[in-house]
Amino acid sequence: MLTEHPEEYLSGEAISNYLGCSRTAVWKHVEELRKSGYEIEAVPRRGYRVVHKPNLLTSSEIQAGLSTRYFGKNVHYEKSVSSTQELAHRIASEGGEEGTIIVAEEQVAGKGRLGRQWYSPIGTGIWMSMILKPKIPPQQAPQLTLLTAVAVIRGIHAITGLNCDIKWPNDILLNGKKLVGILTEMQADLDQIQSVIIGIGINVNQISFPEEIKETATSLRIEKGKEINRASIIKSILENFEELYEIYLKEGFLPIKIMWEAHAITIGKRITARTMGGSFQGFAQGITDEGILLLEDDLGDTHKIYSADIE
Ligand code: BT5
Repeated sequence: MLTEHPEEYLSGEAISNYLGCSRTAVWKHVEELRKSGYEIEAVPRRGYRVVHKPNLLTSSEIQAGLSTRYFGKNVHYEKSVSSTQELAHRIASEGGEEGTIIVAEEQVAGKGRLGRQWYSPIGTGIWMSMILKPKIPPQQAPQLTLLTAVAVIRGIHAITGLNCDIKWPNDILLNGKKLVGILTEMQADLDQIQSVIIGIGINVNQISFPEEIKETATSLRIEKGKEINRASIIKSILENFEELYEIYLKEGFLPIKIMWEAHAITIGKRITARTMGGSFQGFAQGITDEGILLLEDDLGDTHKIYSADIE
């Protein structure tokens, strides 16, 4: 309530009436907010007003004004974790609901694909995992990576006006450099998914990167030239994600595929795909209805690529 009315004083009475709790409870919550870095002015007979918000991704920051039905209704917020993926797997297997998200200010062992590291410094990026429990066959799970890419691109565009590109399967690039990485993992039996954990890493306010990725990575701040509010980006991604996910569950992958193709830079180009089973060179023809890449090599043979690094 306080962040939605930044210019006004809200009386303790009005807040307690609205929330159906005592004025002492309101005061206790205000004290909690102060401890986590909010500066809240309290003026006798007028009420409370937020004068400074910390740049944090707490559940109250993410949920204020969030218009989803279930994505982000449960937020697990941590200052520091090894990886939000690990925590999400645990929460999912202990009954965590679909739409639960896990965010951290810092990951000390952030994960990429195939055991690679994801650089996740404190307070600057979005390091988030979402729990999904879709009733789809396990082999369709890669489609959710592509759906996520579209939701992230739309979310970033809504807040910053920036247009990003998708590099199949899991990278989002801005001006040719990696801005976002997506990691889709699942817990499944042979023919049934228990849960899908989608990890999204977004470089938001970093101004520099470690030597190894200095030439290849970028952040929203670098491209936009100003600091960006991380909670607004998360909200917009969750809203876009929920909308696309509902279309996907009702109508299948085709509508998502069409949206995805509009942002994909890999398709229609000559590429090299490095896979676990070797490297393939050729022409990227498109993706199948499952989300698998079709590559035509120089002999005219078509290969199905399930996962790869593309150059
Ligand atoms: C990815 O892997 O791009 C998936 C990254 C997923 C990260 C999220 S953050 C929240 C959730 N929790 C986790 O622990 N992970 C997920 P891959 O395609 O394998 O790319 C990894 C490669 O990207 C590394 O080997 C580096 O070269 C590069 N890289 C590492 N950190 C980066 C960063 N912050 N920005 C850009 N590139 C980075």
